Amino acid sequence: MPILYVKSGCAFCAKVLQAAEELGVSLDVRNVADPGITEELIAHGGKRQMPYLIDEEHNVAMYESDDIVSYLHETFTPKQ
Ligand SMILES: N[C@@H](CCC(=O)N[C@@H](CS)C(=O)NCC(=O)O)C(=O)O
Repeated sequence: MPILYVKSGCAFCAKVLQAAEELGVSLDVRNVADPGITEELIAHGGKRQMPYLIDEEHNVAMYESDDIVSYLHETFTPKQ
C-alpha cells in the first residue's frame, strides 16, 4: 500500500487524500505530528515537506501535491 506523509490542516495534503478517495486507492497515511514520522519522512525524501508519497510497489516517491494527484490518476485509473 502506498504511504502518504501528511500534516493536519494541510490543504495540499487534503487535495491528495480526496483524489485517493475518489479513485478508491487505500493509503497508509502518516502524520508528521506523530512521534518519529518527521524523521522517517526526512530520512526517505530528504526534507520536511508534505504531502510526500512513497509507492514501493512501483518504485516511486515524490513531493508536490499536483504531481501526486496526477500519479494516482495515471497509476490507479484503468487505461481506456
Ligand atoms: N507545492 C507543494 C507545497 C506543499 C507545502 O507547502 N506543504 C506545507 C504544509 S501545507 C509544508 O510542507 N510545510 C512545511 C512544514 O510544515 O514544516 C505541494 O503542492 O505539495
